Amino acid sequence: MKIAIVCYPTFGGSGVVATELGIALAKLDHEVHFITYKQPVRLDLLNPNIHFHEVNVPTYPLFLYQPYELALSSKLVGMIKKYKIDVLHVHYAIPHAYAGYMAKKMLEEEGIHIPMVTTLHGTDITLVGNHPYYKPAVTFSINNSDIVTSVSQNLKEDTLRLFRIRKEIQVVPNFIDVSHQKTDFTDCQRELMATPEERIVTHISNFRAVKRIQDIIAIFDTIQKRMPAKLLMIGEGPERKPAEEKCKELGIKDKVIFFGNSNEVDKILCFSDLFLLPSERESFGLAALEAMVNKVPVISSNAGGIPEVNNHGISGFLSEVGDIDDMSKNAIEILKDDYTLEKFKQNAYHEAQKFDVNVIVPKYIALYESALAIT
Ligand code: GMT
Repeated sequence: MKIAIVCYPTFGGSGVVATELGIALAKLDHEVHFITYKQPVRLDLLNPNIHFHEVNVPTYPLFLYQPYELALSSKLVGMIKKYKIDVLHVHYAIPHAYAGYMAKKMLEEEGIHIPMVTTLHGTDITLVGNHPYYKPAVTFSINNSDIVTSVSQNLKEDTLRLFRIRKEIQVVPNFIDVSHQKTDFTDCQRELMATPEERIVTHISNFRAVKRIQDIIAIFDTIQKRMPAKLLMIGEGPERKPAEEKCKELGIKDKVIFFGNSNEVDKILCFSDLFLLPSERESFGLAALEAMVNKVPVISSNAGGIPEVNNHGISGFLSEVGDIDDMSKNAIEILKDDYTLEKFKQNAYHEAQKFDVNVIVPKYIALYESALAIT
């Protein structure tokens, strides 16, 4: 099959999932064309089945806002015709499903039928898409997609609650390539980060308010009062600076390392003992799954789709959003001795297998096949 994928090329979860999906499809001998404004951060162009087409938006002084959707839909028309694409898969409804629909209509005028699969990722529904300024366009684009998927059951329910959706929504959870995940680094270099007796606690995100970064600092503060520990903070975003200030104020600056964005997530998780994800909202929590496959148990909130990923009492623990005391208590429970930690580590890895690429990607392929059957 020839598949065009539209996504955000950034470190955000939706872009990561779209990229990993494209890579998995290419390995299965499908021809994959990424169409976006920059090469996706995790995309390796060495596979001959993977192609990247950049969307350029020429600036024009009359425009206060440059029309990306227009440029994207025009680029889609060109690429779908040129490469005889079979299926268009857009990740994140805004504005990708909208631009995809326009491309579909333009191609229809030329007698070309292109089925469109739209995958909803979370904030496109619960945060941004739900805003009255966007809602009619988002509703329209979802209802006019040929197939709609959501990354968790919880996101499906949120979508049906918040929008008037006529289309059936299929749940296709996010996935991870378990076999590709390196859990046996010989160069793990834990000693660069911490002393042997220190526990390593990690958080990875885009540091937006929804991630409740201050809760992470508070939980870690309690942990480090009970045992020697380090906190590794990976990612960039508006909440990073206030978090750094808080660490200074608490006198734990030397125990917390802020890395910024990193392409070495696996290596960092390799020497981590615990992952914190106390988010206000989370449609799935891909970062938690990435931690689990690297044998890192998860302390998280029970928001959104997280309970579909983090199995309470098995791969970690769930608490109410903002219940820092419960999260701290649970974190200490996991970290208290090597035996308990090892048990949770093995369980986390075991739970992650449910989301292996070989289990999930065939579900997308089956949906592409049914989309192709729609005329
Ligand atoms: O919140 C993020 O980390 C970024 C955001 C995105 O749009 O890329 O992530 C959303 O999609 C991910 C992939 O499906 C999910 O794992 C995240 O839970 C979801 N974020 C939220 O719902 C807040």
